[in-house]
Amino acid sequence: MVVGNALVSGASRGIGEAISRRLAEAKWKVGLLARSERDLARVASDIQQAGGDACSFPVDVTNAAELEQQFAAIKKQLGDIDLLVCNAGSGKFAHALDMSVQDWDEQMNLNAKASFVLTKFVAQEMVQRKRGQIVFITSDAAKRTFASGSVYCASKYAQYAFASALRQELRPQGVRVTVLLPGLVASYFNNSGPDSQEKASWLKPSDVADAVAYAVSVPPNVIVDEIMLHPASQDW
Ligand code: NJP
Repeated sequence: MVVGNALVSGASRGIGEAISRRLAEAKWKVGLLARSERDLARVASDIQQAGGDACSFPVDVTNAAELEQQFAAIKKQLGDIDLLVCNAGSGKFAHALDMSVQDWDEQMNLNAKASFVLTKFVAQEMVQRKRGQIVFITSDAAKRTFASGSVYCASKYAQYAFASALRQELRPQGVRVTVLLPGLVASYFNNSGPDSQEKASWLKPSDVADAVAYAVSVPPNVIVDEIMLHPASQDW
């Protein structure tokens, strides 16, 4: 039996793919969002072959108009959304003076603004039903700064601040907000691959997925506000 319907952004690879697979194992029906149609189809097909239920929706989550256009189809195929995971994100790292205005816009639009836009589409109905949960995959860079991280940190601080204020707004309405703050994760982040020597000791995407699975499995009287997790090898 399906425990609920979950919508996961950035589900075509890395952390979002692992979260989607983990939720499907826990009997969530999963709606997968990302731009790459082919990668989404691969993830959906793997989930279905493993006995789960998944449908994919190719969309650029920074394009609010495109998202709005797709939303009726998403709801029709997925049903009422009980869980939203705002995971899609990217990072580009250089000193601030070497970053362009376009770099700023791209990271702020994806890492911060898309979380707001997705929340607006999904949370209204959660409030009406007086239940639901929204999980934000932010970063430990939402709580620390470092050289070459000015724009990325700014976007993750913004996403974190949005999520934390949202928790206070939605808690009285029966909707839970959880923030995950991972350190280094061996994914495809920053145009890399997961299998380099350097990444061998990093968190695996499945480690983050396990934390999400815990946060969404607690009884209704509990809210997991935040989980920060790091690889044992990372000094932060
Ligand atoms: O990155 P990656 P992660 N519209 O590159 C999708 C945070 N984090 O899994 O659109 C829709 O493997 C993209 O799909 P596609 C990080 O900030 C990471 O590591 O087809 N989707 C893919 O599915 C981010 O918030 C680390 O290209 C879009 C996914 O996003 C989250 O973890 C550390 C999109 C990115 O997969 C997941 O990142 C940390 C768009 N416009 C926080 N643009 C880390 N890896 O070390 C991209 O502290 N996507």
